[in-house]
Amino acid sequence: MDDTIMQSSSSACSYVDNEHSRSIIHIDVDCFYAQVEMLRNPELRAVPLGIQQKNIVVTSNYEARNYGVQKCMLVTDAVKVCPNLKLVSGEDLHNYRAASNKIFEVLLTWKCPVEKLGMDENFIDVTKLVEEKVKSGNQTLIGHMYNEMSMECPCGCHTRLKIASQIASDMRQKIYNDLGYTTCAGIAHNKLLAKLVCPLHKPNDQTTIFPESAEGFMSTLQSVRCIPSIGSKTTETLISHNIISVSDLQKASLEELKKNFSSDMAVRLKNLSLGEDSTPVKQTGRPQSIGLEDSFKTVSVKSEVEDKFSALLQRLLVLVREDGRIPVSLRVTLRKKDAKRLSSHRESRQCQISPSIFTITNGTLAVTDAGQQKLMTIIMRLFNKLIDLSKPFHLTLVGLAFTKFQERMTGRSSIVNYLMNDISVQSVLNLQNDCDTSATSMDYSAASPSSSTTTDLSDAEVEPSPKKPKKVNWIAKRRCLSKEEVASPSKLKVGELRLNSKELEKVSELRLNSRDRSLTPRASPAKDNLSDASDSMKDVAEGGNCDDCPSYVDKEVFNALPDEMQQELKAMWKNPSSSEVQRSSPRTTNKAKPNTILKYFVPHK
Ligand code: DGT
Ligand code: MG
Repeated sequence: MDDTIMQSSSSACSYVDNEHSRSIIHIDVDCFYAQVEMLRNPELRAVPLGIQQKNIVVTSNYEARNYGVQKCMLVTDAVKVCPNLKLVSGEDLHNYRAASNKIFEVLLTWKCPVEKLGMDENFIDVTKLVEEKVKSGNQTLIGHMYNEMSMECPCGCHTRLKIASQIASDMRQKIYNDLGYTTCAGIAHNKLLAKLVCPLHKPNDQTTIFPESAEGFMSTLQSVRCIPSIGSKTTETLISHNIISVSDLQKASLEELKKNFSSDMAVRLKNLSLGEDSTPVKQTGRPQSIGLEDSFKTVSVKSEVEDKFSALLQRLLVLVREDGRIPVSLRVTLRKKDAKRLSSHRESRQCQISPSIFTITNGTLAVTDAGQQKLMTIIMRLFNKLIDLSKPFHLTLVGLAFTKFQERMTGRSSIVNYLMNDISVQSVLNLQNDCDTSATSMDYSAASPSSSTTTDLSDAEVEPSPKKPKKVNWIAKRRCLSKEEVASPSKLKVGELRLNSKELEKVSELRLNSRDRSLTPRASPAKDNLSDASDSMKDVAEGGNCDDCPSYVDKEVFNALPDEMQQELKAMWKNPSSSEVQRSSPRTTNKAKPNTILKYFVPHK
């Protein structure tokens, strides 16, 4: 524990309202890229280390910072101040993104809203957790405190923020224990202050600020640009009106600000200058799209473009496999050089892709060689739509992105696990591989890059979770298909399988329709062999445990279900009157009755 008085007291606490009711933690990883590299190669720990992108040192370890190496220094300057600087390339963001995701996952274990900000920062709203812990008694502040106040705020925020400091310390400790990263944290009643006090004790430490110190703390910031939500344009306007420091902004009257900004903006600026910020911590969801771009001087030959796309696709498939979701849409982006205008512009085309291109083997997403070829065909078809090959073309960038996904269910109890192990998946959406022109975008930017660099787009595209559950449609195909099954499709239709647990939030329709199986190529050639298939058919032929099944039931499908479900179905078939299942539309059934697996088994019509 370390209570440090940073400044003398500025004002007595006068806050009694609800404004301090929240407890927010901001966590920032120390010299993030450098730590990732040092964890990968411990030999780098002992030396001053710089992470290089092009001719810039984007960050350095604290050893190098002691020599004066600063973030975003030119390599030539960095080497001047630190001749023994060890440089490691940071062009490939893959490991940084993976580390970022792991840290995010650790923070999620507290079951509080976590908002990811960039790669190495997260906000956590621990308000509810603090409320639970406030009765437990221990109110010791951990870490530093900005400007210790003697007067206790009547709303109890001091106690709450002290408890939040304990939670922050636990979080940082767990990140270190589980993953090895040291971090800094800021603790406050809003996001603005939490973020701003976070770096006050770098590295590997934390700082808490109480609400009554907000105004005084903000007045120490030399530039309005230090306030995270004030961008360069707003800064320019403020500076043009002689408002340079945050203290200047505090002193500016609202009327004066309203002359240059909208009324809302003027109020927001004023509030920010006083350290007031009511923006919520928005739970971060998974990236909406996962993409990669490759920029280069110029490419004017189709075969070269194909090579670029092929290389990008290989890398993109690694990212998608790690993500685990099944892509259902693919976007191709080109940046065309316009010789006449001496500028470049981007164009994109996207189309839906069949999820059957992807297979899931032992829970891992994969793409067969044939699947990759299919994707390349789609990519080049999109390319042909974007480029008139009868004329010369000059490209300075190609990009690929998977832009829509189906969610895969996890969790041991998920019924999807029964259906997803070693199966290939096909959507009931009747997705076509035919390219459409539904999403064509254009933007213009100056032609610039001189060397080939690859940009990882997925982090830039992190978006908050949707508030409403997404509708996901599946057809699941079992691994072992006999010739007979393909030739004469099953009669059992497992329609509208709705899940009554948490899964319901994500999957709204899941269909196992063996009529569709013949449409799908076999998933796993190694396992999907004839002996497997005939073995499984033998079980069924010997009666298995489905003697009581109605004639329309596919016994193999039935036998693949877990015991409890089989029992439930059997009971229903024995006594249909007690069952919820009707042979009418399952949708209607679901509306009126509580969820049960029985409802989802309907005879094939
Ligand atoms: P810190 O937090 O001061 O101990 O140091 P870092 O390295 O964690 O710096 P931070 O948190 O500002 O940024 C996180 C990572 O993002 C950093 O390790 C490298 C990368 N990064 C930061 N600034 C830039 C930049 O201006 N350009 C590029 N390309 N990458 C940057
Ligand atoms: Mg950092």
